[in-house]
Amino acid sequence: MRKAKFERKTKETEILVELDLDGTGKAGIDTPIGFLNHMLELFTFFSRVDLKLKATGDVNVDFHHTVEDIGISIGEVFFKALSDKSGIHRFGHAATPMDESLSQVVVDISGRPFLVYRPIQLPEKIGEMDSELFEVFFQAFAFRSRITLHVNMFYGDNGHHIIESCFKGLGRAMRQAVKITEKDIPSTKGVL
Ligand SMILES: [Mn+2]
Repeated sequence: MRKAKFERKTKETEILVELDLDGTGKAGIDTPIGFLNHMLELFTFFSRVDLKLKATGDVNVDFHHTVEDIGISIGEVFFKALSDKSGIHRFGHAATPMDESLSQVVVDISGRPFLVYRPIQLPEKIGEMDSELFEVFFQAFAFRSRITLHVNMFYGDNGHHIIESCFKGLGRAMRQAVKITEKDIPSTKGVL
């Protein structure tokens, strides 16, 4: 069973997340940040995992702690559910348009945390979120899931569309990467 739960409580945030890698794309996302809920629902739908997330945080300060800790928690629950990574496809990539916008997301479930983030000019805020928080999310997710993640934005005029294409792309790339397609651990080292 490729399932996991992760709970994180600090003085800043309280997060509970549950993941089933062999799900159908069912999302139960509940955070105080509307735009992030929208993005995580898209991510879940296109990754075809089942993801339940309940998060509260000190959003009266700003959204930074909550966004970062959600990234940490989703990363950790993927790491736990992937276990020894036996049989996974390991790599995934997706170029995803949304109307006038295009981005590319590439992942390697490598055990080596890394983020390459190449944004284009974004509006200062998308929904109520500061645009700088998307990098914070991707960084936290990549480092805690121990994956190599590349997010390349190519072009687009509408900030909502650009970021939406990235989250759909992350879902599509992770869908390929977590899928069982191999008979062993896909590394010449024998360990991921
Ligand atoms: Mn949308």
